[in-house]
Amino acid sequence: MYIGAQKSMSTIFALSSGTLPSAIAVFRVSGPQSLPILRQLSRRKIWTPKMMEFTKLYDSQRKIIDESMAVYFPGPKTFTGEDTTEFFLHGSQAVAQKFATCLSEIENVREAKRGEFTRRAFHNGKMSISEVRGLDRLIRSRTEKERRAAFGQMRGGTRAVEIRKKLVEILSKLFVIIDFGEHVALELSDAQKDVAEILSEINRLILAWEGAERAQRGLEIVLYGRPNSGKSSILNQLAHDDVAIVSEIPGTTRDSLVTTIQINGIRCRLTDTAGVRPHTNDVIEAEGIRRAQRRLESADVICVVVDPESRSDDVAKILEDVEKLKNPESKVLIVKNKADLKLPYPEVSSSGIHVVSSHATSSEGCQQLRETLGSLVDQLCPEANFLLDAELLRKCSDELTCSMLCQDAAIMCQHIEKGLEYIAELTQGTVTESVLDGIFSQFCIGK
Ligand SMILES: Nc1nc2c(ncn2[C@@H]2O[C@H](COP(=O)(O)OP(=O)(O)OP(=O)(O)O)[C@@H](O)[C@H]2O)c(=O)[nH]1
Ligand SMILES: [Mg+2]
Repeated sequence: MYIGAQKSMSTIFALSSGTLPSAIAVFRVSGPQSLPILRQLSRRKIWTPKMMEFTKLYDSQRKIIDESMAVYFPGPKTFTGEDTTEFFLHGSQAVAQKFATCLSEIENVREAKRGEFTRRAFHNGKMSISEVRGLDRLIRSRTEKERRAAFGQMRGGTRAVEIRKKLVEILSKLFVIIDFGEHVALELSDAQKDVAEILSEINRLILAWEGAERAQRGLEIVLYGRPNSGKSSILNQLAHDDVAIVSEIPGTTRDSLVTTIQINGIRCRLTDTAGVRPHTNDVIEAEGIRRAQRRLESADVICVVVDPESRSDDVAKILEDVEKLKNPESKVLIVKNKADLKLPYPEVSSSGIHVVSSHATSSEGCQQLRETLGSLVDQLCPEANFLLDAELLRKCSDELTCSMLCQDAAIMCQHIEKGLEYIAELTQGTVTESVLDGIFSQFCIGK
C-alpha cells in the first residue's frame, strides 16, 4: 500500500543525458503538458505518437532555439505512466540552458527533482517498490557483484508481480469450486498442484535472497580439529601469508585468529582455532577450546582438520560437537592433512560430508582444498537472477504450505489470500513519503 499517493499535475522536465558539452542533449518531459509543449515549441500541431521527427524549436518570441529530433509518447505506456516527450538537441551548454529556460517559462512546467521521474513511475503503478529499491541499489553499486545483485532485485519485483497473478488465478478457480463445485476433491487437488509449483518457486527465491545476503556480509570459514593436525599451517597457505605461529608443539594456537581472504569474489573471514582435545587441566587451553567451539555457531563452512595421528574416537567426538553446535545451513568439510606422509587416517564415518586431502607445508598441496572451498562458496552464494525480500516470502510460503493441507476450498482460499497479502507488500510495499524521500534523494536528476 502506498500512503499519501497524489496525482501529480505539474509537468516536469530534465536534461536526462550526461554532462555537457556532448554530441546530443536529451531532454525528457513528463506530465499532462507534454504534447502541448511539443506543439508550442515546434509551432506544429500534428505529431504522430512514438514517431521521432525532425523539427525546429522556437522560443516565445518566435526566435529559433535549435534544430532537434523530437518524439511524443502518450501515457500510460511510458516509463512514468504519463504523457512523455523527448527532445534530442545539440549538446552545448548554451542550447541546453536556453531550452531549459524556455520550458520553465511555460505555466505548470518545472524542472524535475532528484528521482522524480522514477517516483512518478512508482505512483502510477509502473514500478513495484522492490524494483525502485533495486534501482536505488543499482545507482549506488560499485562492484560488478553489487551491480548484478541490483539487477536481480529489480527483476525480483517483476517476478513478484507474476506470482501475484498466478495466485489470483488459483483463487478465482477456487471461488468457482466453492460456488458450483461438483468434483470438489479432484479440483482441489488440481489447485494444490498449482500452489505446490508456486511454493517451489518461492522457496528458490528465498534461497537466492539468503545467498545474496551471505555474499554481502561475507562468509565465515572455521578451521577446527585436534592439536597439531595442521590448522595454522592451512590458514597460512590459504592466506598466502605467515599469519599464524606454526610449531610441532601441540597446543600452539590458543586464541582464535582471523584473517580475510577472497574466494570466487566473496569476502571470507578465515578463523584458525585452538586445537581441541577431550580433556585438559590447563585453564588457558580450556578457554581456547571454548572459544573455538563458539566459532562453530556462526560458521558458514567448518573445515575439520584430521591427520594420521588423530585418534578415530577423538575425531568422532569432534564431528559430533560440530553437528551439535553448527548452524543447520552451514557446510562441513573433512580435511585429511599431512597427505605427504602417506600414512593411514583414522576411520571416521563421513557420510554426506565432503572430504579432501591436503599437504599444508606446500602451497600446491592445498589446491584441492582451495577448489572445494570455492565450490562450497558458490553453493552458499549462488548467482541470483531474481532477488526478493526473504522475510515476506517466508511468511507467504508458510501460508501456502498451510493451504496445501486443507481439504476445504474455503479455508484454502483464506490461506492463499493471506499469502497474497505478503506478495502484494513485495510488489507495492507499505511505504510512506519519508521512506520514498530517503530512496529518491539518492537518485540523480532526470532519473
Ligand atoms: N608433513 C607435514 N607436516 C605438516 C603438515 N601440516 C602441518 N604440518 C606440521 O605439523 C605441525 C603442527 O602444525 P600446525 O599448523 O601448528 O598445527 P595446528 O593444528 O595449528 O596445531 P595447534 O595450534 O597446536 O592446534 C607443524 O610442525 C607443521 O609443520 C603437512 O601437511 N605435512
Ligand atoms: Mg595452530
